[in-house]
Amino acid sequence: MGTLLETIDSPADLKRMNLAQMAQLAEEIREFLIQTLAKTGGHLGPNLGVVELTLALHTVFDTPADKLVFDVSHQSYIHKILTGRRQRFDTIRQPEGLNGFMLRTESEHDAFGAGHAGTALSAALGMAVARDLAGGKEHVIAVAGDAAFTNGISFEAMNNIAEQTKRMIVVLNDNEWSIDRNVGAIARYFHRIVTNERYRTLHDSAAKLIERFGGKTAAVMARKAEEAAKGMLWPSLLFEEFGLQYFGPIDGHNLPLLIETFKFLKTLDRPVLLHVLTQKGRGYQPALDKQKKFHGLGPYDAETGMTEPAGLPTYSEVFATTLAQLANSNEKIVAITAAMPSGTGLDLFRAQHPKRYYDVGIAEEHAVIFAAGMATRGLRPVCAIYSTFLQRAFDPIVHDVALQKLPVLFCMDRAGLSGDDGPTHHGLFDIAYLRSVPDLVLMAPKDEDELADMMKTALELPLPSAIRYPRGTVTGIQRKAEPAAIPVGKAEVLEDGADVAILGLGAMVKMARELAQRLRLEGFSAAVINPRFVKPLDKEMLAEYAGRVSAFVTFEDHVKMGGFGSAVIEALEEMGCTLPVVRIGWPDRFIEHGKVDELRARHGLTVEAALEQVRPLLAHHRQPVLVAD
Ligand SMILES: Cc1ncc(C[n+]2csc(CCOP(=O)(O)OP(=O)(O)O)c2C)c(N)n1
Repeated sequence: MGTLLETIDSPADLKRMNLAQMAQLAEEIREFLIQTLAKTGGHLGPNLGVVELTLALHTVFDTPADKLVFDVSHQSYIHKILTGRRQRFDTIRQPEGLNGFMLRTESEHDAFGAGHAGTALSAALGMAVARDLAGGKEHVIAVAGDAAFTNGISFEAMNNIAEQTKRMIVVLNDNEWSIDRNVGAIARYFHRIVTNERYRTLHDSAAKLIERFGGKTAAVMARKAEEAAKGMLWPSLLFEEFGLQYFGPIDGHNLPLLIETFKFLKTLDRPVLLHVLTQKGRGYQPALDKQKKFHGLGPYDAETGMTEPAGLPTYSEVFATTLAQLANSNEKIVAITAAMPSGTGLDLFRAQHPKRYYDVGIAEEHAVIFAAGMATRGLRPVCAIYSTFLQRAFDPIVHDVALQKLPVLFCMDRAGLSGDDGPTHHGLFDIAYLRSVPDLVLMAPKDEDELADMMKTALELPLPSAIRYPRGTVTGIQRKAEPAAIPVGKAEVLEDGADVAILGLGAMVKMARELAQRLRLEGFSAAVINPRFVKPLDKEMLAEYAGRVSAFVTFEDHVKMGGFGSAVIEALEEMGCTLPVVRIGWPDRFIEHGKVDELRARHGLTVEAALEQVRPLLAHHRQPVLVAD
């Protein structure tokens, strides 16, 4: 006998089902998610938590006419399954397969693409206002997690909603978790609402009414009961003050209740917020036991939830343990994360220095200005933020940190291609946006030992600085017991040569060595240089090689435009050198998701591609033209 899930090719198929069938479908979807993601990896926990919520939304609303906007959209897998992508779902996050987030180019049901948090309310408001202007009838629904409300943009949107539209539904999907436990006053506020016994009793009877009778009348009665209840407890509920009528909290796994509530909310002519309580990882014990791990992970054993043990440590772990070590002898060091304690490794730092550790929530702009404030008082703040998320904080870096020459260190994890997560998560722009900031020192280590040395160096500088390092495991080299400072603005010559100078930034030094090896086999003499500093660039080294070689090659895990290779070209141009520079980096387009090696091959980030471009330049030895010294 076939499953109900097999009959779902569009939301219309769901709408034909009765409640009992939907309940069965919910179970089938859970099993399907657990089994499929065991092979592909992905955001299992968040999706297991929103099965009933998504079923209810698609039962009551009609996408693509109605607009469903998911915050981050890592929890949109069920939406994908219900909107014509069930059969391709096993390709999720795989090369050429479905993206792990909403993508406007993937389906007409994906109203808005995302990957970064805090955008759903603003985007949904934009859609609601566009609808109002056009005199449209469609519904606009934003679904945002509790952690999305630790982000300023969500509040900037709330500040506008009631003034700009009469009709918009915000669903607060509250599971009390960000990736780690949600933090701060807003998390405590939600928790207070959820755990208040008196409110809960009154609320439960209201909810039961809706469930029993269904429809508008019962819902209105329920609303009255709720109002009375709330009036007693919170005369000025936060959301009501923002002009959003607050409903809830309701059980986000009670499908009939969710359906009836959405039917009711649909009839209202005012912006509303529905507070829904869900359980991350629902229906899968390993995910309930290990909330953090199952937020998002690679392949696992579906039976046990076990994953392959990691061999070498990650760059994140080396960063965090080194910081903890440096903090032992420097009490001014403090560490800041924007909701990524495990992702950045900082939970390891927290274990050793709990009083000098700050999780500010999903609030990158605040994190940077907060750090700037600390630096004015003599502290040495270290902001550990993924390259892609630091994009959010560009202005604070310029205006609050660099302009005031405050010694904040930015440790940019996941710098370079992120792989499976795709364009929202690739860290391919940080050099371009940081290289232009005056006084900022920008580094990239070739291995984990150098990462530690760069951290030591940065924490002794009287200036802002940033270190970019990649996702994944380290090289495994022998490390020194103690990090040692390195000279600022000095590159490291790894292998000398006279025909071509190959500069491999950060971990890309591996490719530089491989290219040199290949060129040597062809009879050329190739120098391999570890630049260490993107800014200040080692101009002496460049001038020296400009006098010797016929060409430069640069390797970087970053877009070519505005990147490290561009910095080299600019520096050479300033010294009047017209030698060719072969730049190997990402092209001027958004890079899709996939396996790093495959994407590198597809987009020309290979030793082979470099070889083809540099070989013709070396055939005839050309003297550099130096017009200035
Ligand atoms: C700007 C930004 N910073 C950090 C992240 C990393 N991140 C992805 S999901 C997530 C937590 C989301 O929690 P919540 O919104 O409550 O949804 P849940 O996963 O609990 O359903 C974080 C911090 C991000 N996506 N965007």
